[in-house]
Amino acid sequence: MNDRMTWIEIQDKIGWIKINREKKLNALNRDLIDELHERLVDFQKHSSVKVIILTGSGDKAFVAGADISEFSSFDPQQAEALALNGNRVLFDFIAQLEKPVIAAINGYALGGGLELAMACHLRIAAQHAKMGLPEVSLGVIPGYGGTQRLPALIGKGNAIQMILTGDMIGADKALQMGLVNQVVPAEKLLEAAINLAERLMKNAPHSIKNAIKALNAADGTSKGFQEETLQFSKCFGTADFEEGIAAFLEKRKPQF
Ligand code: CO8
Repeated sequence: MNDRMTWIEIQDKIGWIKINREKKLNALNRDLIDELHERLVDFQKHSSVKVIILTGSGDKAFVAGADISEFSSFDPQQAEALALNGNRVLFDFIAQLEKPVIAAINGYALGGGLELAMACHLRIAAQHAKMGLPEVSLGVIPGYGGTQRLPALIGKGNAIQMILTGDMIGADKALQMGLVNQVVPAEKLLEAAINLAERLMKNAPHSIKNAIKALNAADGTSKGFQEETLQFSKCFGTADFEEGIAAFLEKRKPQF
């Protein structure tokens, strides 16, 4: 059960999922996305799981983004399919899950990694965590809901700044902006996530489920998400995209 890219456990009504791709800073490739989906489906069905905690292995990264090496040669159609599938099986799937999902952000949460944390219902960050949406530095834009969920959490002005600069912010700034709910020293991260999970578990499961549905409806319409997928896929195959991805893979700065 625990020999793949994720490690799972059920303990005291908490379903734990740890992403286990530490050498690649837990970057999300397609197999990992599918595996996370399977794990979430299992926990959703499992009556003894009341809250899910998602974290990354190691102390360096929660998730450093979508796996850049995987989509380097994609054309717009493939990019659109990748984004639609990822949103369906993982990002929107988490957002719409009937059990609360807490992201315990144990390090870098970048690009698809921050989008994953934002799709979760609550976020606790370790003090050293760094967060950002650096996609524009790669010649793309966020494709897993970042352009929609970031402004919903921190306001449009702050979101525009983060997305257009691609800058990373630290945990304290993220807390001040409302991007995370709590910041704790790294060694207290899992304990803080358990404490929060226990507080949620004291409340009525039906009410939690219905509240999640109602809160999701406050995020706006699906039109914004559709526009993101369109604009994301249109980046693929451009000269900017080729330069941005090549620069990352060659470990150099891009020249746009
Ligand atoms: N994809 C693939 N590999 C990665 C990624 C990634 N996102 N991040 C890190 N890695 C790999 C590195 O290539 C390296 O591998 P190797 O040892 O084989 O060379 C290993 O992880 C360790 O990374 P570094 O050596 O770079 O570690 P550093 O401590 O020097 O730097 C950083 C850490 C700053 C986090 C750096 O790794 C970095 O900048 N990573 C990329 C961050 C990034 O740009 N993330 C956004 C990716 S794009 C994205 O997520 C798009 C989302 C929308 C996609 C929707 C698809 C449909």
